[in-house]
Amino acid sequence: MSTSSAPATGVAGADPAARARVLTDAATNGDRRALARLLTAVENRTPIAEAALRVLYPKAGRAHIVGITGAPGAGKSTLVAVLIAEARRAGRAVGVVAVDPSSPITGGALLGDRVRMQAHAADADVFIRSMASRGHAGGLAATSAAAAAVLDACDFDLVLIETVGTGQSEVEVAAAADTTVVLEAPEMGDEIQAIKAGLLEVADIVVVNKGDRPGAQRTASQLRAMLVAVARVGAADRGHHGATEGSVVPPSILTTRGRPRPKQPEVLITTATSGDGIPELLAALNRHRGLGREGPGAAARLARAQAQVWSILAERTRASLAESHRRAGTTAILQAVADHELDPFAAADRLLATLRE
Ligand SMILES: Nc1nc2c(ncn2[C@@H]2O[C@H](COP(=O)(O)OP(=O)(O)O)[C@@H](O)[C@H]2O)c(=O)[nH]1
Ligand SMILES: [Mg+2]
Repeated sequence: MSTSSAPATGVAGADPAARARVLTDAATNGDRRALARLLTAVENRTPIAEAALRVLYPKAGRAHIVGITGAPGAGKSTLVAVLIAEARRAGRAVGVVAVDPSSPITGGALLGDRVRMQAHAADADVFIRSMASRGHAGGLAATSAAAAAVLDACDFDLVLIETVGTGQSEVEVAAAADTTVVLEAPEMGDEIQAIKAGLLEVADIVVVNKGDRPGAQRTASQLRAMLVAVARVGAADRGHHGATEGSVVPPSILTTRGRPRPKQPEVLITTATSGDGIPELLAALNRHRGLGREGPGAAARLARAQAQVWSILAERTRASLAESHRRAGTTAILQAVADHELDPFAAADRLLATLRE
């Protein structure tokens, strides 16, 4: 573990690149406080984070990055805790990023997660970090990917990203992960059937958790049937799936990524509370990782790179637009549209041109 007087913590005032260098040197040498600071910088998207990533990104690329998504209460955090234990038995260092979409006021779920994961608190080869998603999906792919890259560069060889599946966020997180696990629980109600289709779209492995509950087998069969339907729709309607609408992730992430899949996602049953099915899940993760290294994996990696860069680009373009709105001249252009002296398309073109200046 780190010492509290590490030089990493005492360089106030230095420029971002210099501060980043001190932090990355310390973090890659096992200083967990420096690692925590880097992840805070990533979460807050500070200049230090960007400078650090410039150093760390070339060192990353070895970890298996696994996204775990599903409805609240499906058992994601419980599953993550037992997966950590199983991976530790295999001698792997595990990093966890829990993307928490809740506001600080409703942080109860997060507290529960902390309690569940406390078993690993003293283990230096386990690092767990919660991150707020700041109420918007934009940039989530880039932030999650950056956090995973930092852990990857610091020699964590399994990185788990837990996120609540609410629609857009899991598509973004899938863009950061090598393998996406979608977690379901038996009998969670018909109202979630609609989201399921969107969730299944990004699944590499589907897990029915709470295998101790009645209906687990039936849910697994239903999901297998749904996966057949999703694959059929995907093949017939490539690039026009509803899940991409309004997305900051380019459509190709959903079309290129794993489709046509080498085979349908596996459906497994686990009981996170007892550990039943966890070795099988870890084996399935390893199998999928093996698949990813062959031909189709290269296309998937390229699609993910595109999604991450696109995510940053979309966010920066929005910020530039907002900035240009504040500038003098914008109001005049808008007024011209209001007065029908300029059409809205020409106005948008002019504003776009100011972005390039
Ligand atoms: N019966 C049963 N309960 C489970 C299982 N896994 C998780 N739970 C419970 O389901 C609740 C929600 O779990 P949690 O991991 O917080 O779900 P998350 O919101 O998806 O992270 C908790 O009370 C867990 O103890 C399981 O396999 N079987
Ligand atoms: Mg949770």
